[in-house]
Amino acid sequence: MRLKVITSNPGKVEEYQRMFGDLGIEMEHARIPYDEIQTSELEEVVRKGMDALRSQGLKDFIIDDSGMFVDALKGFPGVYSAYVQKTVGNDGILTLMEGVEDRGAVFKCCIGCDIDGETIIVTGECPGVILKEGRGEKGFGYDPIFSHDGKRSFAEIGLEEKNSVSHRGDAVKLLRERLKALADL
Ligand code: ITT
Repeated sequence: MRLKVITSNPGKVEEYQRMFGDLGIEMEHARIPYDEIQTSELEEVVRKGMDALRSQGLKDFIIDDSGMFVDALKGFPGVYSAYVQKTVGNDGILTLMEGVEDRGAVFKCCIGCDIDGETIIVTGECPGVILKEGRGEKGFGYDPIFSHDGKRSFAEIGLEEKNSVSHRGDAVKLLRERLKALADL
């Protein structure tokens, strides 16, 4: 079985390859532009994205929309995470969080999978905190400033450990169950 991972972000493809390797599902990176609608729900972004890709004739693919939702910022940057990362970046979030005691945040990941004409949509979450400064060289995006255990950032832990606790890892566990049931893998 082969699925195209449609994303501009190679970091995501690497995570998917690791998490599906043992099921014999091959993940192939594809950069295919599609419109992402602006809404407060990750799942709606994914559903509409899948429709747009199918209308281009695409089959057997995965897309995901993720975001970091900071409690003290009332869920910001949330669905705006990509834009905020590209503009003010991690330093911008750290500046907004200066002097803020409540450091709670949650990473969410909604995956949409089109396979054999079926649609599977799952959402995973990973609660954690925003660190006081960025740390670590691994990973991508908000990894240096997010910690699931309050000690090490996602950019300090290895991919294996990140996948076992992350929002994408959580969503993938749910997707694996659904794919196993579907393909009797
Ligand atoms: P595509 O939409 O092309 O897949 P993207 O990087 O823009 O790529 P998202 O919209 O899903 O991906 O992600 C929103 C933002 O959240 C983006 O800036 C990512 O870097 C960041 N992000 C997503 N997953 C992350 C993770 O596991 N660790 C750190 N940052 C993450």
